[in-house]
Amino acid sequence: MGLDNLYRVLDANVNRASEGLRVLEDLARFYYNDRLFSKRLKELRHDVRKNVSKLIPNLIKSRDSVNDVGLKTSLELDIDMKNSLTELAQANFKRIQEALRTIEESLKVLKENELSKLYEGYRFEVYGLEKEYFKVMIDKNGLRSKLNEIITGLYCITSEEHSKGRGNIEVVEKMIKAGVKVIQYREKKKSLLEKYNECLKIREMTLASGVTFIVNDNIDMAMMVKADGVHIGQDDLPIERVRELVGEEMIIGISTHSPEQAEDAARRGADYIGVGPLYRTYTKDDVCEPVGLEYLDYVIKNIRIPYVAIGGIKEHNMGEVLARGAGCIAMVTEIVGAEDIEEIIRRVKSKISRGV
Ligand code: 3NM
Repeated sequence: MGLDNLYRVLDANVNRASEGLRVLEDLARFYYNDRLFSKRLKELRHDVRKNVSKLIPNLIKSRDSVNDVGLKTSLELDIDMKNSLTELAQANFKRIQEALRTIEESLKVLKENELSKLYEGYRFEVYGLEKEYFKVMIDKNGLRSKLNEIITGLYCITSEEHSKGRGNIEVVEKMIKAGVKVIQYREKKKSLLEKYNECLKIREMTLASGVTFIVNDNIDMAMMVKADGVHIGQDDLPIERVRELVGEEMIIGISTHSPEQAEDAARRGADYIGVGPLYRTYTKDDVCEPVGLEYLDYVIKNIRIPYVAIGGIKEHNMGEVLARGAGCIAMVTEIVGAEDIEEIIRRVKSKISRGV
């Protein structure tokens, strides 16, 4: 027996890898509605096929599936039965990795060393995709489905300097009284100790009222007061490292200002993103130019994790944001700077629930 039969091995494994990729691609596309992930799987599937194309004449010659000694065994055994989507995805990732490994080794024997390296690279890409897949797609402890309920409606953020002389605690008290369900503590002007003491108090208040409490910037503080989440910016520590610190149970939100940043955040395990600034805002010192409503459209259409529309949103322009389909709106000055905080919250909440 010469090396010819190795082409049969290659042929079978290119098919195996492609089929596995196709199963995952279809799950991503039709089940999870994740266009980006499905696009990446599709590209990989094409690459896996395309790059052995120069060997194709040999492949076709060697195809002999009718006489495949494995077929009968496979049809008779039920070890392939899948009981859940997780198992189905896991099995297909393994299948792709094994097939790529076989391709890689066969190519070495065929002295196609460069090609073999390429397939080794694909295998490592699949390990990475597998990790992401289970993080983003499969909701192991229900946190992600809960997030869709948490990141919804009006998202309120503190800012004492815009609060007309009222303190953060007083403002938060009013927010809670008016029925806000998620509050972020954002305070740039105070000492760590002052912030810590305020966060401790707000944690108490939000726990008592069932409100989700998110701390801006200070990951250590979020952990110390046992907040529900932490919100970071593009220049803060990498999401993966923050996740290592805070664990799976704590929500991580990140501000994003472009489609690339939104995709990056979703891929790297953020739980939700801020989408803005949609309009000009003077509340944030280092804020960029307004990104425009088209960016919101992009996120609504393409990004699977929850998002919060933010930046310059007021009672008079919120209708435009809602009309684009946003389900969660963050406001800072419009709320904390209002004469009657509770009154404006009630009006804004009612507009959000009516979608106008
Ligand atoms: N983040 P206001 S804009 C805190 O685009 C914050 O990421 C933004 O304040 C972002 O509602 C912003 O008063 C400030 O315009 C929003």
